[in-house]
Amino acid sequence: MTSPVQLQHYIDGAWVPGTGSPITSYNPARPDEVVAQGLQAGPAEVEQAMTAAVAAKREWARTPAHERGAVLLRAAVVIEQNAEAWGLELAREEGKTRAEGRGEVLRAAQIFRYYGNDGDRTAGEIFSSPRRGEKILITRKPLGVVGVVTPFNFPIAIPAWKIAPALAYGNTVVWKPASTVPLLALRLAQALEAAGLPAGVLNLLIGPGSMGSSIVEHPALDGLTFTGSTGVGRRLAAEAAGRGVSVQAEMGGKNAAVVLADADLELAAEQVMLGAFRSTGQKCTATSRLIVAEAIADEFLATLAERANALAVGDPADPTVQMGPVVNDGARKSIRDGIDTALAQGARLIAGGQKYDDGDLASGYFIPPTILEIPADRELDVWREELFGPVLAVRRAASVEQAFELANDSEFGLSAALFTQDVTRALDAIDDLDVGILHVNSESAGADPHVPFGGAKKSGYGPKEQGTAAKEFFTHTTTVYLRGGTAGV
Ligand code: UN1
Repeated sequence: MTSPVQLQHYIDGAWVPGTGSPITSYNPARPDEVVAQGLQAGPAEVEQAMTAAVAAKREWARTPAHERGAVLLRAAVVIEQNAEAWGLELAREEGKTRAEGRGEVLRAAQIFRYYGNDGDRTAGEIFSSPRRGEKILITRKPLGVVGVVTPFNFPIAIPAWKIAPALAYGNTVVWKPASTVPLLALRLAQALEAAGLPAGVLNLLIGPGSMGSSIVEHPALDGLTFTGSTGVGRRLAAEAAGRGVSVQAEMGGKNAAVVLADADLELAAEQVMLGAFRSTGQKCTATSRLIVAEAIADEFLATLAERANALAVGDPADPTVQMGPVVNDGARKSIRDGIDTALAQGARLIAGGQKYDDGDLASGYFIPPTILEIPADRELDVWREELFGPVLAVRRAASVEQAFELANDSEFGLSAALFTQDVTRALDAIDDLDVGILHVNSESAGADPHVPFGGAKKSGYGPKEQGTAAKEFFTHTTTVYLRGGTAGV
């Protein structure tokens, strides 16, 4: 057993112990094992972090984008060099498999590399003027001090998505990661420190949920980027908007995979399994609903059940494990309740559902990969509510139209997956599915850094993330009417 890592906060270029209450993170596969511990940040640290971010903002904004990018590129190298060790720590603290942990750390490095190279491509525009001797310039400038609030499920990749563009485009950051997974936050701040990031440009505060509001309420805040639950996101977005602060919030999903009768069923089964159960279903882009064409439904569900029952569930420390635990006891309880409610409301159990109350898995926060079919004439909560776990709710569709209608039958609209070999159907889906991200013949999760990421309907609020969208959010424009300084020209 590795000894616990001592948690600290990174403020104005220095590591400091907090003045708040104690915090401990545990291994969800073996909850008696402490991964990291320390003291949370308190109001004094919030104030210090904001003051440092304000003090650093002019100089960082003036630093040539090329130099800012060079820091990010050096950070990418440090992150990559630590992929193995940090990936293992990630798996130990969050519960995803070792391969996924390592993959996520490498993904963070890729994101830092992308934005490290993108900063000095930040182009403005020059317009002609209706007046002689004048040009009109539109130039992009950083927002200023940005608050970054990130969730537990991607402890380094989601922070990278937000922090890398914030820094590349010249902002300073005050960052509050989820308190359940503080260790990878510490690692990311260490990578940026090692890369030579100037003091005050990134400030990391490990603290309770209420700290998000303390950051948003601070008068010096210029922007807020949030990913997490719908409830918290809506509250923080409202608080930020009420203060005139630019806000970007990525929230819930209830993402559908639609499998049409002409699909390659082998491919569809493989991809639906990945979408539903990778990261133990704890992704906002996870597949939590399946809509399957009536004609192939029995065959497809039998294949899925077989695959789900064969999935190796266990401690991510074991490299052969394919699905780890959920993040904590609260998550396990609410997902179990969700499954019990679905069964009580008349769902048909296709796979999983058992409680792991005895045996090897009893001591960790394990949930089996679970598939539940909803009878045609029933309304079930599991169809609408995001459980954020390895639970897939299934409905059958009699026609393509009905399949698309069912896919849109959600207040959320983050991502969807469509399985078909018919290009006409795929083209229809682009127009008809109300989602921010559509995967045709691949799983509903997954995102590349150079293209926009974000949802339709209630999944997101404000500008999207990544690619050109990130530049839109993390900068504002100044329009300059520029004339020469000579009279009479
Ligand atoms: C992915 O689909 O690989 O919170 C990333 C989340 C998303 C990230 C999804 N913001 O799960």
